Amino acid sequence: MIRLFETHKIRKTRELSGRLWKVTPQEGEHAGETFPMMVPGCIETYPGFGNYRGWLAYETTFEAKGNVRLEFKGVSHFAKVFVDGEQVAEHYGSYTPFDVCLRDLPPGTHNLKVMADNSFDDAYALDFPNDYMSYGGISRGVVLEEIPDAYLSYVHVTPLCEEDGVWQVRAEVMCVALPGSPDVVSLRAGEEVPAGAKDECCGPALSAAVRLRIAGQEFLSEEILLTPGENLITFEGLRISGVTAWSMETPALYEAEAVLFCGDEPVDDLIERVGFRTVTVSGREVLLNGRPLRIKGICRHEDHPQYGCALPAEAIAYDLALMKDLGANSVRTTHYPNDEIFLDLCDELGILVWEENHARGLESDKMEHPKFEEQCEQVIREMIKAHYNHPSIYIWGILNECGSDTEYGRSCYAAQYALIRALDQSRPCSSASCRFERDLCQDLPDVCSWNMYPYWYDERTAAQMATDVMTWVEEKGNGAGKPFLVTEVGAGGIYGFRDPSHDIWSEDLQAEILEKQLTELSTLEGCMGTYIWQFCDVRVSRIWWAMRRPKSRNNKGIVDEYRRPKMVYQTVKEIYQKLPDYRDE
Ligand code: ADA
Repeated sequence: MIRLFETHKIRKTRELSGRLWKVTPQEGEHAGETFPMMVPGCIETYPGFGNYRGWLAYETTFEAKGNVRLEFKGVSHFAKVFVDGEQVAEHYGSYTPFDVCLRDLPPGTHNLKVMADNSFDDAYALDFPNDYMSYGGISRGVVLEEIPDAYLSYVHVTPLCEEDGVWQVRAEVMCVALPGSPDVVSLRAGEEVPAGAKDECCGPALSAAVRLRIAGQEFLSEEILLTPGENLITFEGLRISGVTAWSMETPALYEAEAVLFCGDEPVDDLIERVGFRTVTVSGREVLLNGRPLRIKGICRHEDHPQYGCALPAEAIAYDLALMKDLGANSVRTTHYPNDEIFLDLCDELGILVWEENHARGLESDKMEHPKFEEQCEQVIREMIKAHYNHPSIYIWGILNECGSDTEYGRSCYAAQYALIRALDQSRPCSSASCRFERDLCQDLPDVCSWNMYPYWYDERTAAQMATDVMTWVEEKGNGAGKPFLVTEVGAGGIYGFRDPSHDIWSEDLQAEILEKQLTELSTLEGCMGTYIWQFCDVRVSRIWWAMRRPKSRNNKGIVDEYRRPKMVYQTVKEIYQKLPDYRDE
């Protein structure tokens, strides 16, 4: 399964995942042997490959002819794609999609090979042994699409504001004309080609128009002459009426369907799902449709003993059902962009999402890696392009607990916030910091967000610790007057270890600590909410400090790795269920 709704009625698509591929490990005792393995999937979940690091060759075949687009929703960490023996693409980044378009494939059966590398290679700035497992393989879906010479690559719909039942909306549709298409005119910079002109080498120019239908209301673009590559079509000042606003309590979703016409002929389409809502920042509050949010959140890694990070839709839905049961209203996708199936479900369930780029705990020296900025920015671009329309995403996050305490680090934070704001002005952005009295970046985000572990890593009470941080941010940290959010609190507890003395790692102590953290923070003036670290216990990489991680797991989950609730589950449920979703209630 790729998405929870139909994304095309005209374009022919089919999934190449949801089936066995032939996988040949390139390293270790089974190097050169071929195994049937499910895609999507993670190599580490196969018997005998629990600690595999290195290259894997994935192979399958497909029948096609003409222009074909292949989209990979996630391959860890680095992928090289070959079609019929020829390399056609490469991509770094486990958690964002990439695609490749192939022109004029001859009819017949084609071989698709993906070389995937999950090693901690020096060239991969964002992947290193960490406090979570970075799994390997084709871990998200793969799609094959038959496309014409020009196709729609994205539709971004922005609900701007609502007045008297009418929403002002802006939309952007990206139309890509394949380079080398016989019908696409070649333009040189600054050159104007009149409609109907013939390009000397390519034949008649392709003129096209887009019909956009949002929530059943139709808008038509002007005719444009396509140039090879990207052609942006913008719809300004759209007015849409008769829709219900998207909110946590009423997660109303509508179709946004773009159809590309060449002359009278519809040649391609792209269907997205949108929700009508606004997210704004006012003083110390983040407002959803004008109402101040109270975040009752949980951080979640994509991790499961059976599936690795490649959780099937049913397992993702189960996680979200547990969060709903707890009374949580928000999830933080620590520490990378998540599968679109997860985001589709959050849209449908009315769960707010903090989605963040892929970077956990890089000190300034690691940020000086020559590829760090480029690779972070690529994740941001791909994340926002792919996830722009999800109404559940209310904030973009970057650089969890990275080097925000040096001038060099600050320059990276500033550049990444600037990039996000250039790509999306409709949501605030933030970053989870832990650099108390050292952070140099609190003037940059829209929301000041802090991770803290009172009663666990710190001896202060939660009220004291949060007050100390807030006072410092306000008076010395340059973050005065902004909303303040606690992006991590938590404590470790090992499932099944009950202990009347509440010793360390007992479920009892974990429940006791969470109760104090959440109760104290929920009544703290000026704090707009909390995210619990974390939803489930997760596997961690082999690294020296995993010595502090019994069972090689980060055991701060409120359910264990198999989703069995610990004592703390009930504690959190009692607190979260009683707290309203908005701070004006
Ligand atoms: C940090 C970090 C998390 C996790 C946590 C912990 O706050 O953001 O990824 O490592 O600490 O368990 O110590």
